[in-house]
Amino acid sequence: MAISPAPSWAGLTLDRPRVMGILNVTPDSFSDGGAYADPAQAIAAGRAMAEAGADIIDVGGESTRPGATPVPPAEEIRRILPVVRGLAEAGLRVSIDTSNAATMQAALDAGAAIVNDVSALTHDPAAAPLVAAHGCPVVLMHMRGTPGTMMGHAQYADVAAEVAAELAARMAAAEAAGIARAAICLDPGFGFAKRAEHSVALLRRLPELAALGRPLLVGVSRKGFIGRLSGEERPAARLGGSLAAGLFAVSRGAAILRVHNVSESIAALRVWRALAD
Ligand code: HH2
Repeated sequence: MAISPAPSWAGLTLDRPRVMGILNVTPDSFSDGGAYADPAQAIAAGRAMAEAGADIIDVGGESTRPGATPVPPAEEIRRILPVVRGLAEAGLRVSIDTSNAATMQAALDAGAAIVNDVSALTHDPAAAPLVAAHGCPVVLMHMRGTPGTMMGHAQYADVAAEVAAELAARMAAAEAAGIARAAICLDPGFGFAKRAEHSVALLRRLPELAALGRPLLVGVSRKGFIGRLSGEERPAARLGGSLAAGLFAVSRGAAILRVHNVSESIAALRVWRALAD
């Protein structure tokens, strides 16, 4: 019997959990805002993440924390462009964390390989045609409303069923716009229009989202519900809880973890895999 090849996405075989390192070049991100104001510092941090084993470096120039003020695309591009270019020139696989088509275009032109859109290509009508024309891999994340309004939309009768249905609709819209199914990765959007109990239910029921047939990206690192469950108010001190939730997600079918602490996450995954195998 022929052995079917391991599924892959964005040039990565998904025969083992993959890691996306978070590189926010913002003054106001919820846990690491202002850490990398200087492009040279940001590039060095991205390279260090890759050396520690990150498969993707996710560069973001706009905070999406609850209530964050939107940033004009020109300012977002000013922040991310030298960093995306520097990392891409170093041969790293870069994703651009944005909902603005102009920023996607600038980043792709500078060598980014992946678009990561927390609005699942709904924020900017030019985004889906752009991704379709480029043919790049894309992360479609679940959210309701905008970062400014999302917490008012955190009402669900059955959060896993509703998130699965809404992600399926976003995937169908992307395909209708000409984006290949194979280019799509799905993300439940932890903390985006989700209260702590919704994030917990979604993690437990991750296999229902995996049943949509696309790789799942999970971003639980330092999120508010980790603080709630662990009793740790300081986002940067939520590493232990983030590792526990990340490993739980992988055990329930997550393919890629989006993390702030790359080397610790890789060590945790290595140990978990050795034990699970
Ligand atoms: N979370 C954040 C930003 N982008 N993208 C995906 N696909 N999934 C996520 O869970 C996700 C995301 C928020 O976290 P962070 O980047 O650390 O903070 P901020 O938005 O304040 O910059």
